[in-house]
Amino acid sequence: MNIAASAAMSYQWYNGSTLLTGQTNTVISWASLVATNAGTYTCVITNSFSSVTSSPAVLTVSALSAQKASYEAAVMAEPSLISYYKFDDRTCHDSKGTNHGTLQGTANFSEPFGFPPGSALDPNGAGWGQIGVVANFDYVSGNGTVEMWVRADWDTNTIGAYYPALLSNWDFYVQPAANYGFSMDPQKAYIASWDTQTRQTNTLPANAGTNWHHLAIVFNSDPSWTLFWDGVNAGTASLSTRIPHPGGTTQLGAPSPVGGIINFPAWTGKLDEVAFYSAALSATDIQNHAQIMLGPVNNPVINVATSGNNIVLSWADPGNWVLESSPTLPASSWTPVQTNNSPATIPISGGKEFFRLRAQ
Ligand SMILES: [Ca+2]
Repeated sequence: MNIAASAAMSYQWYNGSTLLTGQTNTVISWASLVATNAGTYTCVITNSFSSVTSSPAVLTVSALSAQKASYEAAVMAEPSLISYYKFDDRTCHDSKGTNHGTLQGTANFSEPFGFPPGSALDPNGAGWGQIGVVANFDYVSGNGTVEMWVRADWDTNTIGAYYPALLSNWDFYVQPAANYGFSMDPQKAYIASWDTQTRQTNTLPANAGTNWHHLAIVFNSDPSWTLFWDGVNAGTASLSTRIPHPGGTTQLGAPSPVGGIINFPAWTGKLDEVAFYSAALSATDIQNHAQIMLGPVNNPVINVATSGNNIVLSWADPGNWVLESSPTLPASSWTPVQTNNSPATIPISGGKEFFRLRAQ
């Protein structure tokens, strides 16, 4: 971007209302662009008598915008999508259905996950997004998925003993109040569920830090829930026999009800791109969604060894992958060899065989 130059003037560039230190030339440029460079730029031009502000120039970081568009398209293409909250227009508008929500308490909107322009829900430790009573979100007896991007901003040294709440479906005034509540432990080591009877946990593969992560919670009808973290299956935990509680209010990042039997504070960080589905998304779908923004993550490596007249294939994280084989490449079809178990012992034969691991 540049403006016409003339003598005896000084220049100061701004992104929105933020003064850009050192950007005092007629031209503003970047060695490389990142998402936070996006914004509306103006230059205040000053001479000894007065100052004038240039017409605004909007910079979008198009590669990231394209990623965001791909992500949105992938979500919207899921046949079981019920509701999708992007928060990009600084509302809790439902982009898919009509289950629009509202801000409550001190919640606000703030910087989005990785792809401005736009914004994220910021429950701010005390507020939340109130979606209200949506029967399809009760997930009382069937399958479903809730997917979102999360950022845990708190300091693990000062958060105290409480579990910041991600997502809940409960009634403030009737006990037992909850169909379900999900939170993260204070040390950011696991995600916990609460179903009025027990707390169950699935351990995060790594400390959540203060970065954005992709989170999917899959409800299984047995009943249990499976955690996917950054596109990878992080475990399944049981739920107690559900107490059907139609009329539960769905809340994003909300504190527990005052006087309730549990005491979650609101989410202390940000939530973005929250999607509710009526079906359990497959591991492949979830991985594909996450990888649109994260790139390939945690893909396993097949280790090959020999043992007598066998080859032995092994890989990490065996619970998440199906070993498949094909005699040709590219394969016309893949044949399952082994599920949920590593290593696999394969007799050596005369021909070629190709192997892959498929996320399940
Ligand atoms: Ca957003």
